[in-house]
Amino acid sequence: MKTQVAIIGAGPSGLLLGQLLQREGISSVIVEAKSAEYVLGRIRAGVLEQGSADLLREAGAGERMDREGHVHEGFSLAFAGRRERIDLKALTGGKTVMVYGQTEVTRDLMAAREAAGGVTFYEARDVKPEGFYGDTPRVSFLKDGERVDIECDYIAGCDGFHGVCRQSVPREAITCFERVYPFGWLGILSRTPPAAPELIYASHERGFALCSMRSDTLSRYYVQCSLDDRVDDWSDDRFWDELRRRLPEDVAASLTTGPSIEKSIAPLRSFVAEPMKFGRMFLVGDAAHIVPPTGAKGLNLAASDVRTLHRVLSIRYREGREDILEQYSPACLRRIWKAERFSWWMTSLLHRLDDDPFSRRMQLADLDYFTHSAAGRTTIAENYVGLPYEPIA
Ligand code: FAS
Ligand code: PHB
Repeated sequence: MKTQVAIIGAGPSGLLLGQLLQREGISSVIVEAKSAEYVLGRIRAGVLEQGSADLLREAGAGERMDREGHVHEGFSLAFAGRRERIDLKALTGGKTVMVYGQTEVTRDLMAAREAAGGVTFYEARDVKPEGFYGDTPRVSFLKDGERVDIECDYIAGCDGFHGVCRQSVPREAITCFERVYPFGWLGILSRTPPAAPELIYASHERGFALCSMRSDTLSRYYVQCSLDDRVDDWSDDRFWDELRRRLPEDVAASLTTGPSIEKSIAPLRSFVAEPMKFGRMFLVGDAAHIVPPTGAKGLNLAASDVRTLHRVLSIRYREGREDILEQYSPACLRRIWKAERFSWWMTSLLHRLDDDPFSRRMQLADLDYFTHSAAGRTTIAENYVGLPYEPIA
């Protein structure tokens, strides 16, 4: 089998890349280790930067998002009995974010790829990216016990943090940077109305909490938890009690609780692999970087990598320029590191880090300063809506 771009991974990165390439007439085949149902079952991100929403529209997969998604013009920070709204629209000259779950983004991209007749192999086994330092890269895998080989021009490693692509790079060719946080997020999904019309990020002496949503009838909540915690340690009642204790009193008093329909614990980590291009293989999205979800950047960073890769591949095929491909890694990394900074900063600002009273006073002073000064609010707002994309020329 031959294609121009072999994509490993059918998460948001792989599916979005496949769609953008297809609209340029650039062929791709996607190879995914899990079933489509399994991929859709992972509950993850909920907030799309304006740039990510625009990319979905460009990919021809934004129609349901525009119909069912919710445009949010601000969010709140709650601390020390206060609730401070960050007015994204006013502080960024009109930019907003779209609240629309990653599951729905993935569903829409899967449907768009199927409608376009895109080839996707699900439940592929023993997937191997090979020959990417030469001129004839290929991806081989087992499907229903048969070995399949895809000859291609380029390989897009969209296979997430635990994927095979980054692991296939010689150790001496890659540098990894990592910070693992000493706590996790316990998240639940409940068929209840959201606690508030916009997201609330709460910094409390007991720990961090986040009130988010997927729709007017589906809410998503998180509380900071110990890395020693197991989901079974947290009954629904224990979760709701702890969430209430960390929220502003008025929000806690009006909280609608209900049975959890999904409950999971996510570890928090900052991670970046440099560079992101190895011969004819590109690392994309979580395959190359991870952020703690406090800044709502994970999915959005993946989308911006995809945008950059789509742009350079489009120029390469349209103009025959191989040199343009060398821009991919530096352009992505400049934006990635700024999003890593914001995500690390929001995590350090809002979570219970230790029992040191001085640390807590520094956090409260930071929160007080950044929510009181116009410069501080603008800093938060312009990072949250997404910094400008890197130009590709
Ligand atoms: P993904 O991990 O989504 O997709 C990679 C795909 O590759 C998967 O389908 C996997 O099955 C497949 N794959 C793996 N190995 C393979 C192999 N060897 N062969 C073939 N296929 C292979 N981001 C936010 O913005 N907000 C959040 O709240 C948030 N919460 C998260 C919670 C969790 C538990 C996790 C893990 C991530 C969370 N993220 C969040 C980040 C998340 O949304 C990612 O940024 C996003 O999924 C990135 O998309 P991909 O790069 O496509 O990687
Ligand atoms: C979510 O809705 O899952 C969500 C929203 C904002 C974040 C993290 C997660 O920062």
